[in-house]
Amino acid sequence: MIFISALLLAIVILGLPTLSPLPRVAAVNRSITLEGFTSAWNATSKPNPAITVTQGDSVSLQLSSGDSALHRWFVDVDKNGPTPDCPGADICSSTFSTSTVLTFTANFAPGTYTYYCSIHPATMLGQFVVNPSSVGGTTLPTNRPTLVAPYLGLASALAILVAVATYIYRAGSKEKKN
Ligand SMILES: [Cu+2]
Repeated sequence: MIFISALLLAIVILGLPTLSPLPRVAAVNRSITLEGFTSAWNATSKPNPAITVTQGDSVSLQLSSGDSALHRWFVDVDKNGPTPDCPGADICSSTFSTSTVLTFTANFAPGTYTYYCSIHPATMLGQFVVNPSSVGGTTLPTNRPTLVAPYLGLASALAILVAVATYIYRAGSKEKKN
């Protein structure tokens, strides 16, 4: 019994410092509005508006045509230029002369991409930046000990309970003998 108690105590001592909460990534729903004009998105000029998201974000793109011309938004995920790979590696809206909504998850590698209108790629293009998901500016640890740590903490709490119960049981046995 003493051996088991000592073992449990050792587990508790080793486990306690790891009782820290696991950092979590906040996946965000991003709503972005773009109005198409043959001259540029949102009637800007070069550069067109830059879009910045975080990897894992759910992006809802509200697209409309400001000049009644036909447009089609796509982001060049495979970085092969203004040729739309739809369906394929690129993420593309349907063609629209009024409006459409495109929803997708930005689950591709962090980096700087270009988005275009496939019909007017020379003027309707801008940066699409995917930032790595992070908490407090540091990239999330994905190594095993860090992920297992909270469970060790839970095991420690359980071990304390068992140790206390053992102590009470032993104290009770001694009283019976006396
Ligand atoms: Cu266009």
